[in-house]
Amino acid sequence: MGIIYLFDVDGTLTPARQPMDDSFRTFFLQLCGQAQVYLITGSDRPKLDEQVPPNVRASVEGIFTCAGCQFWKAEDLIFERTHEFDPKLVQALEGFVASSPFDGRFGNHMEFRTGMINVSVPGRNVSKEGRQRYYEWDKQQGERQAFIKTLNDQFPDYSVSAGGQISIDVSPLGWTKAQILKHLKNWHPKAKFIFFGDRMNEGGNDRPLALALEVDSPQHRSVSVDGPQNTLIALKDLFTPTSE
Ligand code: M1P
Repeated sequence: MGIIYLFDVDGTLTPARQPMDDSFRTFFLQLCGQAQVYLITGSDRPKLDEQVPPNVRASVEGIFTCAGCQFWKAEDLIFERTHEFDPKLVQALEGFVASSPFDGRFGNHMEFRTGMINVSVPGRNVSKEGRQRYYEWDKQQGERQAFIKTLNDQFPDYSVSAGGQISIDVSPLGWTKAQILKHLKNWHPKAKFIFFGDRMNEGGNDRPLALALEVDSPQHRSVSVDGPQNTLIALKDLFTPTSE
């Protein structure tokens, strides 16, 4: 039975919102040459393209963006799933950004993607330093976790999770990364899946897929990592490139 590798992107294959490192890319391309690999990101396609180089995008079996609402083969969009969001939910997200006591707003706070909304208090235009500052502040204050709980209580028809470092992803109930499992099982009914992600904690956007894999079969595995270096170490334990 074949092993199929699944990877989150931000915080797993690359630092958050940064491009893939060259040495990581070399190893990863060897993996893609010898095994089947899929990428699953909460981000949209333009952001993925900034972070993952074209030769990697061409070497993987497929790419799920927007938490699985879009599926791509290399540069071609194969299918997508769209949704019209409840205006009351949109209002609540706007209220969250407006009422946060965090002292920095940098623009582009609500990003409407295919089948999901990404909302962020500092905003997607924040600098790398500003991103780190909000991330540390939020870890102390628990702002995102508290708002995730409020939204989950008020809008039971939606799934809400902490995106990466600074944002929250909101999608219709069940339209999380877990939605990709039915496609993967259809295409590879006998495969053993190994999923790498950095947000498998409660409220993290890798958690639904990790749980779905656990429920589906004890043969699948989820590997929780805390950055690309950590992913590389875990991967080297599982996979040895064949010499040329
Ligand atoms: O791919 C992981 C997440 O990356 C970004 O999160 P943040 O900006 O909070 O670090 C967002 O694109 C988010 O939607 C995505 O899930």
